[in-house]
Formats: sequence, C-alpha cells, structure tokens
Amino acid sequence: MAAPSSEALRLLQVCLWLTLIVGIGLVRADCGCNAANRHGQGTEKHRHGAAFKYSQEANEKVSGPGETKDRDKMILLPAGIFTMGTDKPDIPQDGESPARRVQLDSFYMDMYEVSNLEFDKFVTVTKHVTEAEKFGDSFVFEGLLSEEVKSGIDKAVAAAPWWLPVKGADWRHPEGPDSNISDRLDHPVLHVSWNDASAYCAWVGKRLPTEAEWEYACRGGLENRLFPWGNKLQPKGEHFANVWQGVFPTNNSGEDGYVQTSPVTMFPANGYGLYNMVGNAWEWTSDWWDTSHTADDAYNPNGPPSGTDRVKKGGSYMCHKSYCYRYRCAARSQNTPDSSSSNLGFRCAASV
Ligand SMILES: [Ca+2]
Ligand SMILES: [Ca+2]
Repeated sequence: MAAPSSEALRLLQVCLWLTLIVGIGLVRADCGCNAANRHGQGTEKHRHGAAFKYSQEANEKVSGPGETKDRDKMILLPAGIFTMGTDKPDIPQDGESPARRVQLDSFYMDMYEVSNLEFDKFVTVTKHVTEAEKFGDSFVFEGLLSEEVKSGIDKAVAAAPWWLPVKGADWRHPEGPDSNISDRLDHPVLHVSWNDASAYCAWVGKRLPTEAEWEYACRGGLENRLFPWGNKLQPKGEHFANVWQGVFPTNNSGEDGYVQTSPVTMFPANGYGLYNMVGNAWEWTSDWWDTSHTADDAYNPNGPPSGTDRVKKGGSYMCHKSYCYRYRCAARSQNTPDSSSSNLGFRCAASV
C-alpha cells in the first residue's frame, strides 16, 4: 500500500511543477510580447515598414521579423528603476536636469559600439548607401586632415571652426578620400547618420536604444555618478575611456593611447559589462531632442513625439572638459537625423 501512495505523491509533485513552469512561461511570454509590440517589432506593420527591406528575414528568410540571432555580444540588462539626468547639470542648456526616476523593463544592449567590420557585412549584403555617400561629404575634425584635403575646403562652421565638410569623407574614408579603414576594422563605424544607424539595427533584428535605456546602461548599476565607473575620471591615474588629453583643439597628447578612435573592445567595461559607453564614438539614440523635461516619474519613456534633431549620448575621443564635458552619463547632445561626422557612431539594443 505504501508504494502506490508514494507514486501518487510523486505524480502530484510532477503535476505541480509542470503547472508552475507553464505559469512562469506564460508570464514571460506575455511580458515579451508586450515589450515587442511597444517597440513595433514582430508586428505586421514592422514587416512592411521601411526598415524591413534591410532585415535578415528579407535577405535570408530563415526566421521571424525582429528575431535577433546575434545575442552573443549583447547583455541582458535587468528591469529596474534609476535616476535619469541630474539636479547638478554641468551643461544646463543641454537639458541635463532635472533628475527624475525612470522605470525600465529588461532589455538587451550591445556590449560594444558597432564596428567597421560589422557595418561592412551589412553594406555587403544590403548594398546600403549611407547618407554621407549620398550627400558626397561629411564633417571631419580639422586636426585629422591632410594638408592636401584641407587646402580644398573653404567653408567651416563659424561656432566650431575645427569642423570641416570634407568631400568624399564617409565610413570607408573617415578622413576623406586619401584615408581608409583597413587597419581600423575593429574600431567604431563613423560618418553614419541616425537613418543609417536605424537601418543597420533593423537589419540585425535590433533597434536603437531609447535615451533612457542608453543612460541606464551607461550607469552600470551605480546611482548618481558622473561616469560609468564612478565620479573620478582617472581612478588611480588609470584611463577608463578614450577622451582628449592635452589642450583642445591644438594639442592631443594621446595619453590614453589614442588620438583618434580605439578598438571597440578597449578600456574597462562598466558594471553591466558594456564597453566605451562614454568616449570613443558618440552614440545615436532613438529619441527626438528636447531640453525641457518634467521631474515626474516615468515608465519606459521614449522621448518627445516629434522633433527636428535626434539625441546622441556619451561624448567621443574629441571631448575635453574645457569645451565639451559631455563624457558623462547624464550629458547629451543632438544632430539632425541625416548628419554624420568623424566622431559619431552607435550601438543597438533589443527588446526582450
Ligand atoms: Ca584619447
Ligand atoms: Ca561611445
């Protein structure tokens, strides 16, 4: 009599476990679907959107839309609440304040900025032509140009004379026609517009991060710190990011090892395992630009409904505290979606 009774007990236990597992599965599936719909992925609309023509499905027909196959270089960040922005803005006119509590669902973030090698794969398959190539020029920092290229340029940005529009500058030729990326395939792709970046992310089944997601990722789990690793730019004298040392714009000492971009895998990762969130290349986000924010709590905010410029975050190898103290997590800046330059790249995110 004892044997059947314990067998029945085991059966009951198995049934309970199965019920629990299925229950958890349903909850997860529900959360995942909501997240996917919120960001327009996995829907009929997405299938026929402009981005679809660049999707892997369109090219390979091996999986559903929005399905990412390359999650190995992504980090699944936990859902959480963090303080976005700051009540002590260093550049108030950028709209760094006020500090506000923001709640985010869990999401995936690329560990690294998108590299030249990765962008090359995208262009090879899709034949994507970047906006810099269509316009025929892109902005390059004067200090990187050869005398030959510089001599042919007569217009500059009055407020920032170190930026020059260079004919033939694009992602394959970051300093103009006489430059190339053959020894920089593992560096961040540059001279990509917001539209180019969005097309790339859609092709790999991802999307650009919202500004809130980007800033949450930048902070690496720390609260109210300037940088992804803390408040000191160089703890124990070590360099934690690729920025400018010396006197801007005339003397870049390259004390951190790089006067231009560095490989996307260089410098220590932050608490979430993400590299170069500040410094190296600026990174596009999906939000429209606005400098006025409320202090209200927010849940998965995705920025203003419309605008003329898109938000970029993190600063670049050109940033120095004296003129562009924007290699802080709360710092922000903007460009029109068709702009490109020699210090602006991106990384992708994905919904769970
Ligand atoms: Ca540097
Ligand atoms: Ca960066």
